[in-house]
Amino acid sequence: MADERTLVLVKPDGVQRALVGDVISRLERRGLHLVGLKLLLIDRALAERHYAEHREKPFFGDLVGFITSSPVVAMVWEGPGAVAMVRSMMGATDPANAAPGTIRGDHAVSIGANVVHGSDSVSRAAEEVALFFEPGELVEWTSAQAAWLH
Ligand code: D4T
Repeated sequence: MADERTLVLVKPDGVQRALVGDVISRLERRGLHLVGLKLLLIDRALAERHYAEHREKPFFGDLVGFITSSPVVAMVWEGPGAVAMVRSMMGATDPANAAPGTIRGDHAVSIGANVVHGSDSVSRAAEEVALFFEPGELVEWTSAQAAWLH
Protein backbone atom coordinates (compact mmCIF):
# COMPACT_ATOMS: atom_id res chain seq x y z
CA MET A 1 0.00 0.00 0.00
CA ALA A 2 1.42 3.38 -1.00
CA ASP A 3 2.15 6.05 1.57
CA GLU A 4 -0.58 8.68 1.54
CA ARG A 5 -1.14 11.97 3.36
CA THR A 6 -4.49 13.03 4.73
CA LEU A 7 -5.83 16.15 6.45
CA VAL A 8 -7.43 15.65 9.85
CA LEU A 9 -9.23 18.43 11.71
CA VAL A 10 -10.26 18.22 15.33
CA LYS A 11 -13.34 20.42 15.07
CA PRO A 12 -14.36 23.10 17.61
CA ASP A 13 -16.40 20.62 19.67
CA GLY A 14 -13.48 18.18 19.84
CA VAL A 15 -11.03 20.88 20.94
CA GLN A 16 -13.43 22.28 23.57
CA ARG A 17 -14.16 18.80 24.91
CA ALA A 18 -10.43 18.06 25.30
CA LEU A 19 -10.47 15.28 22.71
CA VAL A 20 -7.36 16.43 20.80
CA GLY A 21 -5.11 14.06 22.72
CA ASP A 22 -7.46 11.12 22.20
CA VAL A 23 -7.62 11.69 18.43
CA ILE A 24 -3.84 12.03 18.17
CA SER A 25 -3.28 9.01 20.37
CA ARG A 26 -5.53 6.79 18.26
CA LEU A 27 -3.79 7.77 15.03
CA GLU A 28 -0.31 7.39 16.57
CA ARG A 29 -1.10 3.99 18.04
CA ARG A 30 -2.48 2.83 14.72
CA GLY A 31 0.95 3.50 13.21
CA LEU A 32 0.37 6.65 11.18
CA HIS A 33 2.83 9.48 11.68
CA LEU A 34 2.42 13.22 11.89
CA VAL A 35 3.91 15.46 9.22
CA GLY A 36 2.12 18.71 10.16
CA LEU A 37 0.24 20.15 13.13
CA LYS A 38 -1.25 23.53 14.05
CA LEU A 39 -3.95 25.15 16.16
CA LEU A 40 -5.86 27.82 14.26
CA LEU A 41 -9.08 29.78 14.07
CA ILE A 42 -10.48 29.11 10.59
CA ASP A 43 -11.71 32.28 8.86
CA ARG A 44 -14.81 32.41 6.71
CA ALA A 45 -12.90 32.37 3.41
CA LEU A 46 -10.97 29.22 4.33
CA ALA A 47 -14.13 27.53 5.63
CA GLU A 48 -16.01 28.28 2.41
CA ARG A 49 -13.16 26.87 0.32
CA HIS A 50 -12.82 23.79 2.50
CA TYR A 51 -16.56 23.09 2.34
CA ALA A 52 -17.09 24.33 -1.26
CA GLU A 53 -18.68 21.00 -2.30
CA HIS A 54 -21.50 21.68 0.19
CA ARG A 55 -22.18 25.29 -0.91
CA GLU A 56 -25.70 24.50 -2.16
CA LYS A 57 -26.68 22.30 0.80
CA PRO A 58 -29.19 23.58 3.36
CA PHE A 59 -26.71 23.00 6.19
CA PHE A 60 -23.89 25.03 4.55
CA GLY A 61 -24.42 28.15 6.68
CA ASP A 62 -24.41 26.17 9.92
CA LEU A 63 -21.39 24.18 8.76
CA VAL A 64 -19.32 27.31 8.06
CA GLY A 65 -20.61 28.98 11.23
CA PHE A 66 -19.61 26.02 13.35
CA ILE A 67 -16.13 25.39 11.91
CA THR A 68 -15.26 29.11 12.32
CA SER A 69 -16.73 29.38 15.83
CA SER A 70 -13.62 28.48 17.86
CA PRO A 71 -10.13 27.04 17.34
CA VAL A 72 -9.50 23.76 15.55
CA VAL A 73 -6.44 21.55 15.39
CA ALA A 74 -5.31 20.82 11.82
CA MET A 75 -2.99 17.91 11.19
CA VAL A 76 -1.47 16.03 8.31
CA TRP A 77 -0.98 12.31 8.91
CA GLU A 78 1.00 9.97 6.69
CA GLY A 79 1.16 6.24 6.20
CA PRO A 80 0.12 3.38 3.95
CA GLY A 81 -3.51 3.86 2.90
CA ALA A 82 -3.82 6.74 5.39
CA VAL A 83 -6.87 8.36 3.75
CA ALA A 84 -9.21 5.37 4.02
CA MET A 85 -7.69 4.30 7.34
CA VAL A 86 -8.49 7.62 8.99
CA ARG A 87 -12.01 7.62 7.51
CA SER A 88 -12.69 4.18 8.95
CA MET A 89 -11.32 5.24 12.34
CA MET A 90 -13.57 8.35 12.33
CA GLY A 91 -16.80 6.41 11.77
CA ALA A 92 -19.91 7.50 9.88
CA THR A 93 -20.61 11.22 9.39
CA ASP A 94 -23.82 10.92 11.42
CA PRO A 95 -22.67 9.70 14.85
CA ALA A 96 -26.00 7.86 15.19
CA ASN A 97 -24.64 5.46 12.57
CA ALA A 98 -21.01 5.45 13.74
CA ALA A 99 -19.78 2.12 15.06
CA PRO A 100 -18.59 1.90 18.66
CA GLY A 101 -14.80 2.00 18.71
CA THR A 102 -14.66 4.77 16.11
CA ILE A 103 -13.94 8.36 17.11
CA ARG A 104 -17.48 9.51 16.37
CA GLY A 105 -19.02 6.29 17.67
CA ASP A 106 -17.27 6.82 20.99
CA HIS A 107 -17.53 10.59 21.37
CA ALA A 108 -20.33 12.21 19.33
CA VAL A 109 -24.10 12.36 19.11
CA SER A 110 -24.66 15.26 16.69
CA ILE A 111 -24.03 15.28 12.93
CA GLY A 112 -23.04 18.93 13.15
CA ALA A 113 -20.65 18.53 16.06
CA ASN A 114 -18.98 15.29 15.07
CA VAL A 115 -15.49 15.90 16.53
CA VAL A 116 -13.30 15.28 13.48
CA HIS A 117 -12.88 15.78 9.78
CA GLY A 118 -10.78 13.55 7.54
CA SER A 119 -10.17 13.87 3.80
CA ASP A 120 -12.38 11.51 1.81
CA SER A 121 -10.06 10.73 -1.14
CA VAL A 122 -6.39 10.95 -2.02
CA SER A 123 -6.99 13.78 -4.48
CA ARG A 124 -9.15 15.72 -2.02
CA ALA A 125 -6.51 15.15 0.67
CA ALA A 126 -3.86 16.84 -1.48
CA GLU A 127 -6.18 19.84 -2.00
CA GLU A 128 -7.09 20.07 1.67
CA VAL A 129 -3.49 19.77 2.87
CA ALA A 130 -2.57 22.64 0.51
CA LEU A 131 -5.46 24.73 1.87
CA PHE A 132 -4.28 24.44 5.47
CA PHE A 133 -0.47 24.14 5.23
CA GLU A 134 2.39 25.80 3.39
CA PRO A 135 4.87 23.23 2.01
CA GLY A 136 7.50 24.44 4.51
CA GLU A 137 5.20 23.61 7.42
CA LEU A 138 5.24 19.90 6.55
CA VAL A 139 8.05 17.59 7.63
CA GLU A 140 9.67 15.24 5.17
CA TRP A 141 10.89 12.39 7.37
CA THR A 142 14.23 10.98 6.24
CA SER A 143 14.83 7.27 6.75
CA ALA A 144 17.39 8.07 9.46
CA GLN A 145 14.93 10.31 11.32
CA ALA A 146 12.25 7.67 10.93
CA ALA A 147 14.21 4.91 12.64
CA TRP A 148 11.76 4.81 15.55
CA LEU A 149 8.62 5.25 13.48
CA HIS A 150 6.33 2.29 13.02
P1 D4T B 1 -16.34 15.98 7.26
O1 D4T B 1 -16.25 16.65 5.92
O2 D4T B 1 -16.59 16.92 8.38
O3 D4T B 1 -15.19 15.06 7.50
O4 D4T B 1 -17.54 15.04 7.23
P2 D4T B 1 -17.82 13.85 6.25
O5 D4T B 1 -16.88 13.85 5.10
O6 D4T B 1 -17.89 12.61 7.07
O7 D4T B 1 -19.25 14.22 5.76
P3 D4T B 1 -19.75 15.24 4.65
O8 D4T B 1 -18.59 15.75 3.84
O9 D4T B 1 -20.88 14.58 3.96
O10 D4T B 1 -20.32 16.43 5.53
C1 D4T B 1 -19.51 17.53 5.89
C2 D4T B 1 -19.96 18.03 7.24
O11 D4T B 1 -21.27 18.55 7.17
C3 D4T B 1 -21.98 18.20 8.35
N1 D4T B 1 -23.31 17.76 7.94
C4 D4T B 1 -23.40 16.82 6.97
C5 D4T B 1 -24.42 18.34 8.52
O12 D4T B 1 -24.28 19.20 9.40
N2 D4T B 1 -25.66 17.93 8.12
C6 D4T B 1 -25.80 16.96 7.17
O13 D4T B 1 -26.97 16.61 6.84
C7 D4T B 1 -24.65 16.36 6.57
C8 D4T B 1 -24.76 15.29 5.50
C9 D4T B 1 -21.18 17.16 8.96
C10 D4T B 1 -20.02 17.02 8.29
